[in-house]
Amino acid sequence: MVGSALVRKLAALPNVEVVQRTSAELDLTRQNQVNDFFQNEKIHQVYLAAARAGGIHANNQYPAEFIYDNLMIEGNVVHAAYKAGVQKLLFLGSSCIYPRMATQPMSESELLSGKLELTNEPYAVAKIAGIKLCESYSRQYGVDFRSVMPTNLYGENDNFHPANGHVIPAMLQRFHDAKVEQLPEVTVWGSGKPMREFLYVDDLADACVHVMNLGVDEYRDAVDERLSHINIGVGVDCSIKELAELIAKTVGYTGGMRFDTSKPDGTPRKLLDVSLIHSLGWRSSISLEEGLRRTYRWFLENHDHIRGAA
Ligand code: GFB
Repeated sequence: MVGSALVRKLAALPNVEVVQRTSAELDLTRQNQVNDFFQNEKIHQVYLAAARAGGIHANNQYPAEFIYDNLMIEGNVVHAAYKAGVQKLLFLGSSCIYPRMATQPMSESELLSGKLELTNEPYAVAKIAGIKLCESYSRQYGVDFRSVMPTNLYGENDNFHPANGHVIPAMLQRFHDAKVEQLPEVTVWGSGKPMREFLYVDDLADACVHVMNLGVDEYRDAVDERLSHINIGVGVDCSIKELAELIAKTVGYTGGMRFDTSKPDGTPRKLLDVSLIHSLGWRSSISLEEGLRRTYRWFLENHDHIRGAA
């Protein structure tokens, strides 16, 4: 989802040639393959969006894959890029790097200030390692490896797997099916009370290019002295219940909903403090209502061959 949004954004820019590989062509968890790729291609900038990612259930169910795959991808790409002489790299993390009970909204300085949310701790630890990789290579080798921490993302090409995806694609699919089958109610996981912030993926791609293109001094003056990371979000959140109501409206479903409290809520709230990225001249432009409309339209157009990764 993120990779294809970045390609859409970058391919539209003048004087940019996008070099991309599918995961079938290049397995980023394999060090030799990654080294060969960087040695054989002339790459100037790297957007490291590739990751093993998923919703609350997948994180809980496959902790080994979430920590191993992400550590391998980050370690292999950052090191091979450095060895091949790449000067600029942008690593994409996640807002789940912050402690479960972090002060809201969460500023960049909340990193490593407390205990992580248990449902995604392995993934979060891998993403924190990615930030530290970029900081360390920049400090020791003088390269310009930056990091951004996006809030929860959604949009076209999302993973619509009913169990393993994130809340928006899962609920769009479920409310759509309920409408088609004229079901009296839809099940929503958890209590409906957790608060989440959602960023449309094309907004994220725009922010990534913005951060990559900030001047060296502008970026270093903005982040802390360890050359750390920048939050990317919209600055407002809503409850899962409010989200479900909005999704029902987007889909045109008029039945009821039931909350399944046997399913985990996860972090109570994770709203990003986006004052730093605002001060650097970027803010999101696609509202949740508009983003949901676009995602649902895409879902309807691609219903037959939609991605539903296990
Ligand atoms: O999107 P989601 O899986 O991500 O869940 P997290 C968000 C909230 O929506 C949770 C509730 O409180 C879920 O219980 N929810 C309600 C649902 N219905 C559903 C549903 O049908 N499917 C899903 N998936 N959730 C992930 C992390 O956490 O967020 C990752 O596990 C990553 O590491 C990602 O950081 C951005 O925000 O809870």
